[in-house]
Amino acid sequence: MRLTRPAALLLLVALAAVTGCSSAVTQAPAAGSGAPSATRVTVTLSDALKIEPAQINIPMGVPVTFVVTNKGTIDHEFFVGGEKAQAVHEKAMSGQMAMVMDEPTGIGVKPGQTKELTLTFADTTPVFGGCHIPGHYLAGMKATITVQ
Ligand SMILES: [Cu+2]
Repeated sequence: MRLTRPAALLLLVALAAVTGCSSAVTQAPAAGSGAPSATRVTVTLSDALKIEPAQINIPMGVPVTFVVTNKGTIDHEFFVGGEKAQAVHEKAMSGQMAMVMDEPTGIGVKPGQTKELTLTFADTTPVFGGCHIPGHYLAGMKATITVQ
């Protein structure tokens, strides 16, 4: 299933400069959009409360599609944002029944499911991918995303 995140893209693309950046991650053609290319990154969520790889390097200014698979037996999520956004989301998730839902910068992933989240990073501000099912983030269910 392919999910697009127009709101997030609008927000993040605003300051984006198109670069000819190359990186270790693989390039794939963008599906149906006018974007020159899209970078796909495979991410795994597990019941060991790990997001792998724990360090993800991505290029700035081009759409990046995170292909996220939950290999565990319980719900997990992949929420992308900076330190502050992670803290806000952590609080939101702890204040209610841990409903895993999709939002502009995050996806809930059911056991055995693979979902995609496409975002464009406009600058090199450090960001993270985190799972905020109560207890998971604090246990280290987090990846560092370095925008280059
Ligand atoms: Cu989790």
